[in-house]
Formats: sequence, structure tokens, C-alpha cells
Amino acid sequence: MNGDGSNDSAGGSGAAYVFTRTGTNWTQEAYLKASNTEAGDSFGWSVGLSGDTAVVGAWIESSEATGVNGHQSDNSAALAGAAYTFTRSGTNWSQRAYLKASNTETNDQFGWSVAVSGDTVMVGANGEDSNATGVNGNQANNSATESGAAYIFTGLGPILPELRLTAARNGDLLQLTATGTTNTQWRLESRDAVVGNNAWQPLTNITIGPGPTVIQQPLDFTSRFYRGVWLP
Ligand SMILES: [Ca+2]
Ligand SMILES: [Ca+2]
Ligand SMILES: [Ca+2]
Repeated sequence: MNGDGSNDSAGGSGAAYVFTRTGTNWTQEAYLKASNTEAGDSFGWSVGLSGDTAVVGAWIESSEATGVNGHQSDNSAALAGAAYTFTRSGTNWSQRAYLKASNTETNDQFGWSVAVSGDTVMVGANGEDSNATGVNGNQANNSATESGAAYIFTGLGPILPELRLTAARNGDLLQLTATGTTNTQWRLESRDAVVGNNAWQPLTNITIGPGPTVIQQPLDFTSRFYRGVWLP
């Protein structure tokens, strides 16, 4: 991310750019490149953006890898195609996944089109050749030349920051210690362990880090559960 944009040594490798708007002013937030940039891959031919997740297609990319985060340096399947997802934390973008078809083959052109909504990504491969119909048919077939296929991936959104809560008694107080990803906002909630009275109730909003954050609560003698809800 945010590499040397003046470098011209990989002709046709491609790039994608993220712009954000404040009022009527647009500014560039990120310059995105593939994790396995090579000349001619056409990264950026297709793009999609939803919230903090971006997807970029590179239909001329040529590895024979399949699935998520496979072997990127292979070049044995010309024009098989690939797609890449990126996620944003604050204003920082990083690559989350390298996507390939489940049945990668030469000339399938996976990544010709891409779309994303939430953490679900869809990738089109207009050169794929199976005669399957509907959903999850026979992927190994190659009898319907250039019939095309589309693939749906889930779970590719931002990785949620982690929070750990530990509880200890401190005199007449219950002391909760929260540790986890720094500079993230959480709301603490509690609920009674008693069945029938178990709705989560907000306790307080906290910012975690740097270092552990300690929250003291009056100690009552009913059993309570506590949890943190991330406030993005
Ligand atoms: Ca390559
Ligand atoms: Ca084909
Ligand atoms: Ca095929």
C-alpha cells in the first residue's frame, strides 16, 4: 500500500486508488497494488468498495492457485485471473486476501468483474468453460467454452479488534481489566446470569490502550456476565 507511484517498471500491472470526501473536497486516501504485482496483470480492471472493504480484480493474473491466499508467485495459468481484497482501519488500508477461483484454469479471466457488499465479495470469470448450471455445479467440466462463472466469498471484511476482560474482587468493588487492540472504542455491557432477566445492559464506553484499562463496579452478589461491544 502507498508504494512508489512514479515507478513505471511493470507495464500494465495496474493500480487502484481510494478517494474520500469531506464536504465537497475529495482527497486520495490510498494507492493500492497487488501483493504479487507483475507486468500485464491488469490489476484495477474492476473495483468494488463497501464500507471499509475494497475488492480489485486482475483478470490477466496468471497463477494456478485456487481459493483464498494461495501460491501467488506461480505463472503457469495465463489469464486465469485473480482478485484482491483490502480493508481499512482508520485511514490505513492493507491487503486482506488474494482470491482465486475454486477451479482455476488458463484463460478463465477471473476478476474481469467484482462486487462487494459488507464482507461478501463476488467475482466474475467470463472465460470459464464449464457446462454446469445453477449453484455449485460440476466445476471440472470444460465443454461450454467461455460460458463464464461467478464466485462468492464471505468473511472478507475488516478483522475486528480483540478485547479481553478479566474480573477480580477489590474490596467492595468488582474490578474489570480490559486489554486488547490499542486505541479502539468499546461499550461495556453486563447482564444477569439469572435466566429470564438476561438482556444486555450498557455499562460504560471505554477507550482501550495503550496498556490495560481498569473499570470498577459496585460488587453485587448476583452473578453477572460482562462483554465488550466494539464501536467502529
Ligand atoms: Ca503473476
Ligand atoms: Ca475459457
Ligand atoms: Ca475450467
